[in-house]
Amino acid sequence: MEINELKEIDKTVKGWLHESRDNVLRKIDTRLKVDTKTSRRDLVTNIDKQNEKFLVGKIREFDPDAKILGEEGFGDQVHSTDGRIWIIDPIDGTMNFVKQRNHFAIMIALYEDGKGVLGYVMDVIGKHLLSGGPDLGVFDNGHPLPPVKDTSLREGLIGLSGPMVLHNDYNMVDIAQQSLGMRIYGSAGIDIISVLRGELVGYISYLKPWDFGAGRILCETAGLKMTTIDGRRLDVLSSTPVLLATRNAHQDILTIVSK
Ligand code: 2AM
Ligand code: CA
Ligand code: CA
Ligand code: CA
Repeated sequence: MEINELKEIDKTVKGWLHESRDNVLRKIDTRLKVDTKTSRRDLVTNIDKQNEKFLVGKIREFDPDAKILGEEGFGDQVHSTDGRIWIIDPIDGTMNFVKQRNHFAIMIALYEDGKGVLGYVMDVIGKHLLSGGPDLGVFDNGHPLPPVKDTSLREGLIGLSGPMVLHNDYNMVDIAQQSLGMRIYGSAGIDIISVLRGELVGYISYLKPWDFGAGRILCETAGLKMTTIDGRRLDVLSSTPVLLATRNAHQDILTIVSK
């Protein structure tokens, strides 16, 4: 895609995000309709659904030929990475949204023939929008993101998934012990923003395409590594344990995982 076309798309997507943030904020103090999905910890609210419908509507109008992969199912069934695919997580961190009305994100990604083009991760309450892609670079609220320091695991805080720590999956306890401390934020989007901003040295969680699709584009552009927990290439249509970290910490963590 040409740079001017990318900038045009970028401006359009930011417009959708600002509108969708305003829609969410307008309803944030209303009584939510909360449903469970696979377990009592896996929630969806009327706001998740409304926001996905809103974003799907905008994308359909703007890019009618593209496919849309959305967590709550208002998009398409997507089986191949051919062509343009928009990936949406309308509210990432739904449990935080329900219990805290804070620490949640809205995420949008655009892929073309399997290659990441543009990614957006917005911390709605913390007011950070991380945006960009390989041809534009990465921006934090419109300002170029400062280079991310290549910190080792020993020198940084690591973001982890609660369930993975509780079950000590992949030697998660050793990973936490080698770091300066672990943080469990409960939103992939918030963790990804924190790694991009240098507040965490990495993040490990079992993730689905809408949890990592946008962040992966931003993180790879920023020189971070995002792979499966055993260091293999991520397939954007598959769910897997994901390891995101600085290059140094990524190597440190792979060593512990394979012990
Ligand atoms: P979600 O809120 O959009 O579902 C911590 O829960 C992180 O893992 C969140 O980013 C959450 O995204 C994601 N996640 C993925 N699958 C989940 C599940 N089955 N239950 C709870 N969270 C899940
Ligand atoms: Ca969910
Ligand atoms: Ca999510
Ligand atoms: Ca979600």
